[in-house]
Amino acid sequence: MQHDYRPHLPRFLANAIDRLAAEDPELFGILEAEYHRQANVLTMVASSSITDPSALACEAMPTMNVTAEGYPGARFHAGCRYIDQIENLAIERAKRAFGARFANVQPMTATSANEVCMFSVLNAGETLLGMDLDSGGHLTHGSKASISGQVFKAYGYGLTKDERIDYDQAEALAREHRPKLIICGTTAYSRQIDWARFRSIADEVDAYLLADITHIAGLVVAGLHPNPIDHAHFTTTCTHKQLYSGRGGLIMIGKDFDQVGPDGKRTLEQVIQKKVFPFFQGAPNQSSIAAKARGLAYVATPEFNAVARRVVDLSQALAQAFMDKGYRVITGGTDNHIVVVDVMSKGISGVNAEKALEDCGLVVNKNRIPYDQKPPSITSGIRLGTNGLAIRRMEPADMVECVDLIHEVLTSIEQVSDKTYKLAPQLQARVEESVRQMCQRRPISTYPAPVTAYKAA
Ligand code: DSN
Repeated sequence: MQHDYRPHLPRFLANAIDRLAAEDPELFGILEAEYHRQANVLTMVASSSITDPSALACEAMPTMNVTAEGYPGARFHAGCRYIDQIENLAIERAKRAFGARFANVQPMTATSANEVCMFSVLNAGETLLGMDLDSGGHLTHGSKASISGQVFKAYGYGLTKDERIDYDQAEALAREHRPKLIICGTTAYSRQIDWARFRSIADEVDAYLLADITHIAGLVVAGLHPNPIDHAHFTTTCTHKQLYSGRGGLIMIGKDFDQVGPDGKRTLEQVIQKKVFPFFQGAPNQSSIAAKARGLAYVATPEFNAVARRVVDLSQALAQAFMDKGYRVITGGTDNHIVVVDVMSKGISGVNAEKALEDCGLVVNKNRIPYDQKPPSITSGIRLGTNGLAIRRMEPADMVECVDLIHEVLTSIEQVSDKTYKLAPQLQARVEESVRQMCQRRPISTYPAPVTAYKAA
């Protein structure tokens, strides 16, 4: 009889968890507490999500042990036979999900993915144009607090009076400052983005266009937001928000993948490959790449379309419920998963609202609103998102209950200063219990169907 001496992977992982619990109860206790926290609170931080356990499992795989600088078929280390297969799978799945011609799955974060793109087409001191952080852009789109605003000369466009992206201002700034790179994409903007308009602005001034779809990547895959892949020269995203996948970043290129880049020699695809490795990173995290592969297969299934639809339905119901209670919702609604609410108009600072709500199991984050008079550490608004609620299979009617609870907390806060407040312990305990019951009624679920519909191209 032939014996199979291969170690049994599921047993290997189960044994690892058992040992962690037994040998390091201090650490395991904290990890377990975090697991229970997530189960018993409503996470509505728009940049958060709930990754499927099968993708989380990939993050814990022994693939972590392999040092694999370079790319599949061209590594600087031996022992990469299966690592190459995993990375190729992730690349193919990313290309397939977004209709891309090129994908690099190695960036550890979306921030580094953006930096790779910037350094691919800009030299230090050259000009970029991105969306102001205060208007809903991202730190890496030219904020002085980040490398993007310190190494490059950055200009920012903002919003119109009705709180929509001011494309005319972006165009005027592009004509005036002739940036070599224009960045579009947002973190706290609840409306659709006109990629074609941005590309025409970029073409007019001979700039490259980077679309950062970190917040809306799942809606893009599901066809609920236009896809920038063939409008932008580069499309970046993280993989752990709306792709319900491993934690990390992704860079993709559509029809421009073989366009010659700024040095007149290498194509854009070749430029990005070299800038990810060796310019920015050494060996990638192959376990995260496996987790990305798992999530990218899931979002390409028909079942995911229903999740994405639910994300938007819940968000629109949430916005409506706030407006029904008299809150000012920025832009008067939402097209995506994000709802930004002005709480200062109710006399509460964003940071007090965030902390008091978290005390009650309602996890949102403070956020500046357009033309905010308060600094980022205080803010006049809160930002909510529905990625995590959709995975709990909540219904629009549940959003009314959520807003009832949020309203109960916000109207009970006694604001002592912009950064301090009082909240009656009885009320806190009552709301926390209501949230816990909601969480039990709508437990965190797994991917809605096994990922069997996916077939590699
Ligand atoms: N960009 C930050 C946010 O949107 O919250 C982190 O991903």
